[in-house]
Amino acid sequence: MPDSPVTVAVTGAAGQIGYALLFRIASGQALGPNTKVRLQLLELEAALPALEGVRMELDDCAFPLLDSVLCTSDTDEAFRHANWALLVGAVPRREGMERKDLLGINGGIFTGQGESIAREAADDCRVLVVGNPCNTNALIGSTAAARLDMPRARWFAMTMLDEKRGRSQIAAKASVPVSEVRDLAIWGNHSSTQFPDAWHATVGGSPAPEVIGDEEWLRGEFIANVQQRGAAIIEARGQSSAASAANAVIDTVRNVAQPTGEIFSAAVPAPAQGGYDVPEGLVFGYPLRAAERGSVGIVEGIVHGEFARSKLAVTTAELLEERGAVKELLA
Ligand code: NAX
Repeated sequence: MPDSPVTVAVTGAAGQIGYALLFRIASGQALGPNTKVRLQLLELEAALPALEGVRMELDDCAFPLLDSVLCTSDTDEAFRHANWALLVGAVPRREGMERKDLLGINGGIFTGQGESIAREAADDCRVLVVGNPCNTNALIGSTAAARLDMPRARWFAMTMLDEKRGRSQIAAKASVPVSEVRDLAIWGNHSSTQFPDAWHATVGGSPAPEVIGDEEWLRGEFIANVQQRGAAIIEARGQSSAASAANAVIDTVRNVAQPTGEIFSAAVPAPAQGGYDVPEGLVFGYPLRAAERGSVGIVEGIVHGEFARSKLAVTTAELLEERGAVKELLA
C-alpha cells in the first residue's frame, strides 16, 4: 500500500544544486519507492522563467512518484503544508563582499523563511539548510521559527557532503571500497574549520587510525583535503560542487526519513545537555543516528583526545564569531 504523498519545498530550485536535486527527489531516491512527492519550488521572481524550464523537464521525465509541481516566488505558498523544507537558495559571496555582509544579507532571507515555515509548514516539517553559511543560516532560521513555537530540533544544516568527501579520502588511502568506511563524523562548522573525526571512524569494522597506520596523514593532509575540497572543486570546475551537494541532500533526507540505524553527519542546534559542551543553540556538526521516523539523536559517549579537542575549540570559536556577527537577528 503506497504511503501518503510527502510535500517537499525546495528553495533556490532553479540553481545548479536544484537542477541536480529535483529529479532525484522526484524519482524516489530521497523518500523511497512507495512515496509520492509533491514538489513546491521557490525562486526569486527573476528566476521563475528558468524554473519553468525545469518544471517542463520534470514533466518530461513522467516520474510515476511525482504527484505535482508548484513553482512560485511566494515564500508562504512554497512552504504551505511542507513535510520537508530544503533551503538551498542563498546569495553567493561576490568579490569585495565581507563575510559579515554575506551573513547579514542571508540572515534576512533565513529570518523570513524560518517564520514562514513555522506558520505554514506541516507540524512534522523537517528543515535542511544547504545555502551557505549553512550553520549560521540554520541558527537564524531556527531562532525565527522557535519564536513561533517550532521546535529547533527539527532544523538541520548540511555536513553530509563533507562526510562523503572524508570517507572517499580514507577509502582511497586504505585501498578499500568506500562502503567499508563508516562512522566518519563531521564536527562543527561546514567551513574550513570543520573537524572530520577519523579517530572514531571505522574501516571494515576496525578503527580507521589502525587501518591507515599514518597518524601524520590523518592529522595533516586528510583534514586539509576535506576542509579544502570545496575550493578545489571550484578551481577545477569553475563552479562550486552541485551534483555531489545534491547527492548529499538526498542522503541526509534518506537517513532521517528512512532510518538505517547507521551514524551520519549533519549539524543541529546544540542541546542544553548531550551536546558535548557546545554553547546551547549553536548549530553544530555532530554524528547523528535516526532511531525511528523523524526522531534523530546525537550519538553519545564519544571521548575526544587532546588533538580533537583543540580542533573543536577552533570551529566552535568560528561559529560563535558568526553568531556575534548576526546577533541583531537573534535578539
Ligand atoms: P546557485 O547560485 O546556482 O543557485 C542558487 C539559487 O538560489 C539561484 O537560482 C537564486 O535565484 C536562488 N535564490 C537566491 N535567493 C533566494 C531566495 N531568497 N529565495 C529563493 N531562491 C533564492 O547556487 P548553488 O550552486 O545551487 O548553491 C546553493 C547554495 O548551496 C550556495 O549558498 C552554496 O554556497 C551552498 N552549498 C552548500 C554546500 C553544503 O555542503 N552545505 C555544498 C554546496 C554548495 O556550495
